[in-house]
Amino acid sequence: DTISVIGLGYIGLPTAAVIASRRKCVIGVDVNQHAVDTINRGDVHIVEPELDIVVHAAVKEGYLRATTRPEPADAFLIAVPTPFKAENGNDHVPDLAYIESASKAVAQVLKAGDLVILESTSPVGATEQMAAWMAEARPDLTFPQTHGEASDIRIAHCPERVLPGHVVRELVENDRVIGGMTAKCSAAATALYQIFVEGECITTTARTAEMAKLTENSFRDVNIAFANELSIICDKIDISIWELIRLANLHPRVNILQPGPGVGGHCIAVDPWFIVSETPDEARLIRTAREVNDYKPQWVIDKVNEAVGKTLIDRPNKTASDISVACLGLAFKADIDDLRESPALKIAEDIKERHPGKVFMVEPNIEEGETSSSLSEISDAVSQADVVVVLVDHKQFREEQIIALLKQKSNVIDTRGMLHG
Ligand code: SAJ
Repeated sequence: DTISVIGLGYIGLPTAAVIASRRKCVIGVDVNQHAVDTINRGDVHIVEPELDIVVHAAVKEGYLRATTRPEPADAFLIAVPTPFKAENGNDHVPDLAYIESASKAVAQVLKAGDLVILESTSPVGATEQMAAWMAEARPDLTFPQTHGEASDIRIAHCPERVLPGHVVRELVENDRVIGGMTAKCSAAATALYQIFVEGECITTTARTAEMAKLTENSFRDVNIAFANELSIICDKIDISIWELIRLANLHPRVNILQPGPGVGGHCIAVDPWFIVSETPDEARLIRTAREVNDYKPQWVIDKVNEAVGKTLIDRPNKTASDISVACLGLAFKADIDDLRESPALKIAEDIKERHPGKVFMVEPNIEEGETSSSLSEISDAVSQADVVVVLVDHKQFREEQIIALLKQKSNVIDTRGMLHG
């Protein structure tokens, strides 16, 4: 059986490579020619632990190849982005354009009996919409029978739930929610996941599977918002948020997450809006959590400006252009190179644009451009800067030598609690 994976990004490529590592023939499809060429050389165009080894082996052994146009296969796994867009005065409407074009392209090569799985995080109803797009676009379909068991194509929604930084392990170990359009669709999708998933495969409807994924990420967003709101309250009343959370979490039924500079990435900062957009009057807590988390970067920027102001009070003969600021970390979380929707990047860029003095941009996981990345560059930036803002708790910043330098400084804004561990 041939399995095709449409979209070779952070989810599609690891999934394609892991299936290929089980000695299944996998055709990866992506519109990005550079990604396709890189993969066909056995290399990767994204940073994710262990991914390079798995992709290299799969391509070398001939189980994985990439192309820009869909080819016939027995199963298709669609893993394309689902961002949001502004429409009719609403800033956060799900944008299904990538699913639409992927499903129409797949429709051109579909044959009776094929399985199509939507893995992209999607608003409720997207899988039904995808089925309708495919039915419309299928050239071979004279009498479209796209619903119920009579349909000749099996369609399911099986949302991905892997954590960036641990994708290769979680792809295999996590349980999967499998939402078939019908019971036969769920059974066909389960058989596919059982090729590589060691966790449980639990079946439900497509709509429930869509909502389950949105719920998981909204749960995390609401809980991070609670921590972020507490951090702002504690700052105002001069209590250490890090000590407070540690103490509160000693309670057997309390488990507060960690505050930070805001919520980034392409999932948690996006998916809750899919619920809000569908049920705006009911989703009050979910919307507020998004707003609390989206406000946090501005709060950090204000703190940095305050710290710059404070250093000037101590040094009356200086102006703001004499004050240097170091921004530690640009990625959206620790130990990855992913800048998508990164609050750290947003904060650092705002400071760089508005602050008249020197700004050190430090990101050990990105080597190109103007960022400092080596250990000596990190320690130089920390030693020289008048104000340091820790935006990401990368392992390089947790090195003893860097922590010691940070502890000597009087103007450190520690958004990740690195100095209070
Ligand atoms: N964050 C905090 N405090 C915390 C935890 C996270 O500020 O205590 C921040 C991070 O710094 C980051 C953001 O939240 O900016 C999101 O990071 P994350 O590690 O919580 O999640 P993601 O976006 O990397 O991956 C999430 C995961 N979802 C859940 O844990 C419920 C993952 O399992 C999903 O597969 C992924 O979204 C996805 O693709 O939807």
